[in-house]
Amino acid sequence: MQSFSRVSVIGLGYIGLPTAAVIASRGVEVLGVDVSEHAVNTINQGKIHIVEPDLDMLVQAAVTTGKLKASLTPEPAEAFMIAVPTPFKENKTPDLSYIKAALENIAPVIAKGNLIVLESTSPVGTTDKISAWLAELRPDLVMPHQDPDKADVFIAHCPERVLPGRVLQELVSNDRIIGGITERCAQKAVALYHLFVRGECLLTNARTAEMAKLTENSFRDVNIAFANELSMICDHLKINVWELIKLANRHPRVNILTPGPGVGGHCIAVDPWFIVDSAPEQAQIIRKAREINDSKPHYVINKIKQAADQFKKPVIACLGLAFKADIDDLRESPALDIAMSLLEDNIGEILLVEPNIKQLPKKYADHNSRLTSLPQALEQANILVVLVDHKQFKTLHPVDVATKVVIDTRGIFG
Ligand code: SAJ
Repeated sequence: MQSFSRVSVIGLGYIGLPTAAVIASRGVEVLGVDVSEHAVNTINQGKIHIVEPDLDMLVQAAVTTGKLKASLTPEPAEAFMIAVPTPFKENKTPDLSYIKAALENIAPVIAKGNLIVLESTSPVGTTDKISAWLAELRPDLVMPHQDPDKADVFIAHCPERVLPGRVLQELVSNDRIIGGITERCAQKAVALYHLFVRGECLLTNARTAEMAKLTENSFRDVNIAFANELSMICDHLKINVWELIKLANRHPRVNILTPGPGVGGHCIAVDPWFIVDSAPEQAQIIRKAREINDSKPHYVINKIKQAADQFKKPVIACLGLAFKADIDDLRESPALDIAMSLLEDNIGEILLVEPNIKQLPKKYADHNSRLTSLPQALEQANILVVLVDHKQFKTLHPVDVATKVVIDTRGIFG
């Protein structure tokens, strides 16, 4: 079986850094490349610039043993794994500029026999584009789309599937979908993933692998939209949605997800748009689900405003700012957007409770708002809005909040 002694990971973020560290922990020399000097310097000191359980120890060990190094400049390697962001542009069309820039960066050091794997979640056809772009950048090499049997390099897509907060476990235990431009490309990539994946590696073509990842996140988005729509229907019909879902889920073939204040994170709220962009006529439910989930924060804001109207001096405690439970990640968080909208509209005193962070992002601090502890918020607020189901909040008993107006977007009080 093909083995790899030197691997390069391009993009040292939430996916690239854990991947680089896990491969290094298997004794393979790994060069991580990033455009951020801060990230590179931090990693080379054996520290991390992102938050993920146990990643600090793994990176420290990998750097100390000399197996992991970070750099701003690419160097030759046997395999290159691209794990850079794929956001969407203002009009919700995919922005592939980070992938293209990563490829342009590594193109000069790519050699015959190298494997290039795209890990970034990407619209269908992106891996083919990589092959075409590289053909232009390196006309001296034969690409797999030009001659499947005589290609000089191997190109595949293996979408990341790890859940933030469980990245190190899932990197190893999850099954992986590996789509090659050709069968040989896929086989070569399987050898790379066998270095650290204990789950099964499932082979397909690149387009199916791209669509599989988008499908997984759209499936979740559509199901969350169903739960969010139910929560709004139940408000209208004066039915407790949490009780309803618990009851309906006792059916052996029903498994309704949990309503919330909206869908956050940088994947589920983005990836479905890539499908909509590729097949706008056909992607009806997927588009509608995105619209429903995007509308949920506004619905919650209106509910809070209606509650505030009942008080002369509304004091509103927002419980939780992160995009989901028990993490400190505030990026693309509906809870944070709701809090900002309350601050901007000046509808009362706003207390922000987020036990997982020590400091508010600057623009919130600028609004004269401050982080408040849970006990303080319970003492001062007349309206409590549960925005994230952090474990600290789940210990609250209905008696603790009996004197308040409670808007529970996560169902912690059932
Ligand atoms: N959410 C709900 N109700 C639910 C489940 C989630 O409102 O029942 C909300 C969360 O609060 C959060 C958002 O959805 O705001 C997304 O959270 P998540 O836990 O569903 O997913 P992510 O974004 O942390 O990670 C997802 C995962 N994809 C799937 O579960 C299909 C992960 O496996 C992917 O690797 C990741 O996206 C990614 O990087 O694409």
